[in-house]
Amino acid sequence: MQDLRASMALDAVAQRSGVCSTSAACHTQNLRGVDQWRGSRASLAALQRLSRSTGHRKGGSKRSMSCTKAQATATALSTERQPVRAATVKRETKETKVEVSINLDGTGVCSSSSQIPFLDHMMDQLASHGLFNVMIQAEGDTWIDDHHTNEDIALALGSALSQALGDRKGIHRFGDFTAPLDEALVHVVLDLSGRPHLSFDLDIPSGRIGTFDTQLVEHFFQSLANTSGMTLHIRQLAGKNSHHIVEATFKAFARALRRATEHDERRAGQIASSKGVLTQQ
Ligand SMILES: [Mn+2]
Repeated sequence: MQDLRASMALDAVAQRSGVCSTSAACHTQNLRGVDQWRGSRASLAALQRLSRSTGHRKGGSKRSMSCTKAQATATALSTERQPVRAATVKRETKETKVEVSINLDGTGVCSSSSQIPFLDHMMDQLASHGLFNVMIQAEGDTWIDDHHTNEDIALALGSALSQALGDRKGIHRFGDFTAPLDEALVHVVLDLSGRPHLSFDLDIPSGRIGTFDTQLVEHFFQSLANTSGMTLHIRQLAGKNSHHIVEATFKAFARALRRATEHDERRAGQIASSKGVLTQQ
């Protein structure tokens, strides 16, 4: 947990520091390749030192020895050198205190302590099937019910997703996936359009899964769509078991989001819109 939080912080520092995006990304790739999330606190300090000592800015032409060396090592480990696409969002109200991090170019690592066990299970699906790294830490008024905590996690996750996407240049933008889980089959279609919309058509037969109120599934996706700027359609094609239906939904959502957020090589960094803008207006 501590290592993952530090690694998420590393991603966020790389993004916020404005160090030359290539060096920050490749250095992070390098650390991941070598350490695989281990020794992250040392890695974070190393990245902070690197950004201070080189003073690189995006688009800058200077190259120090350390940056060049890091790039060369990273090139050997990975041919892909994209800017780090990660963000951390904190949200604090009288009802909840939530911190959410997402790295869109992760490896499927999840650490979710939401106080809602079934939601933690769903966040595992999001991370592992989307190949995102997801960290959620939440304290909420769950003595009332899970409503506020579920909602605020989704709002923060949507904001983090939007921040990590930045101007949304070069991504596929659209994604869809149909996921089975035994008898359940759920189709998810999404568009990172900048326009929040949810069409939700699940027929969940039971009111609860464990202690989780199944009405919160729709509310989660509505909140996420609102802050991420996503058009989201969820259709149930088959299913009888509530746990299967909801889990198939999160798996399909994860795979659809993975596709939509991934870079389209043929797009060559351009925005996938005839209007030229995908961010929320
Ligand atoms: Mn399950």
